[in-house]
Amino acid sequence: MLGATPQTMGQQLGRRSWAEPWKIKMVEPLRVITRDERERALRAAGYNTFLLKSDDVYIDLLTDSGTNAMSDRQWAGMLLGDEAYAGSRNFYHLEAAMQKYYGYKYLTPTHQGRGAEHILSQIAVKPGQFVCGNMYFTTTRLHQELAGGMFTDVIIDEAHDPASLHPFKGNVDLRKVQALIDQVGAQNIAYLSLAVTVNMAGGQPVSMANARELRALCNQHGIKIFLDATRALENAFFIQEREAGYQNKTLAEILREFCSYTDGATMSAKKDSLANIGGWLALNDEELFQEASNLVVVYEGLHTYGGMAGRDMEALAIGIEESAQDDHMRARIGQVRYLGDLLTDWGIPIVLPVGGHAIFLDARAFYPHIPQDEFPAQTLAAELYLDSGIRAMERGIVSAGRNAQTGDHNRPKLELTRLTIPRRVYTQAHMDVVAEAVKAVYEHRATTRGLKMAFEPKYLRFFQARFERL
Ligand code: PLI
Repeated sequence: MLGATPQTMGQQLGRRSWAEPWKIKMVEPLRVITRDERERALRAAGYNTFLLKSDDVYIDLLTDSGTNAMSDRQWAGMLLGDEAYAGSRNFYHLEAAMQKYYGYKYLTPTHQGRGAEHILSQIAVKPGQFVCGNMYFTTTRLHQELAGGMFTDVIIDEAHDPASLHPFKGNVDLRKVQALIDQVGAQNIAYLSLAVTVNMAGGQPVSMANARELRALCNQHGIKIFLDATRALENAFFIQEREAGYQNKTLAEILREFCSYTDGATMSAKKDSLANIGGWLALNDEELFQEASNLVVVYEGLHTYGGMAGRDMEALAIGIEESAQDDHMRARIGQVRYLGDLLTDWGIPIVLPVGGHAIFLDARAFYPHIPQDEFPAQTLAAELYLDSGIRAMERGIVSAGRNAQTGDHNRPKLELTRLTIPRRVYTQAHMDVVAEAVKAVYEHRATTRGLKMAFEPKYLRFFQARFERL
């Protein structure tokens, strides 16, 4: 039994507003450097927020990955680390937590999400095969391509439109999957790569009905479905809120049902699971698991730690349980929405509806005078840092990289700057400050000019590329 009918603290008190189901016990001081210092820091970082020193950042909204605040229970768990090379007790705790909440049979820990993506791609993609997915994710697609796969986007068209109010904008378009099957044959499709929520679309959810229908279609053709479960609990929140029949189910129950439509999952435990590091690959097929478990010892570490310390596996096992609590998720998404509502009220263009982990500023609408080849979303992230020391992340043409066949820029319809909210870290007052900063940058938008790329690394260029002002 995965919990009773959800009743949040607010409901118990007969109130509608939410508050965090925790109080703060330890704080980390913040500092703001002067505008001159920010200008120097930004230039030294080649206008790439990934290359800033964290000490030069005031409010860090680069990512929600590994930046979460752990609970006192998680920190206590860190002291119970069993650092044995083989068979650490913390591995068994992690395995039990994954089996209870995600429901897969077999677990292989990895150092983080991309470690799991690497192993899965190596065992499940044959060179020349297609991998279809509901919008690409940077590291996921790269590992699929490095294994010889060709990525095909099968997300619904609404996902590419920042203004569409579709409640499940992350859904797979089953007609696109069917068309690919008709065109290339099911045997040439390695698997269906299902991400929930869809990061690059704005943290947009996938409905339970869509997952169920996808399972039926894939069963007809013998195609496996592998879930990117990185933010699957945030996805469960949207199902509970928006999908008929799920209002009285707990997030934990919704998650179990969702995962049951898939054959396995990769996980970056640095997001939903409230850990600072870690990941896993889970599978139901024993033979495939044996292959994964063998490959993990080549790339990650022994199959009972996969690159994680025992203490980190313990913190993660506890984090999985905490992340599945309805009160936690209500406050988590509530905070993201609070920021989204402020910006929407001020007429600032963002991706709607607000998704799970971030507010995505629509840089095309923000800077209509900056062509996509002059990197409007990268420019917006740089301007925001300059204005107020707030660090955001580009999620547009730079992140999309180059077409593996033609070498030209991929030009995504969505040109976004992401304000990513770490879990349990910032307060509502911080969100006010962020909104005010975005407003200030918006007010100066007409005089802002774009960037040109001065250095481009071969893989995942957004992490390390350098830019100059035009
Ligand atoms: O950063 P990793 O290697 O633990 O996980 C990679 C990864 C996989 N899937 C999804 C949906 C992600 O969002 C993801 C990492 N995302 C980062 C770092 C982010 O800032 O969104």
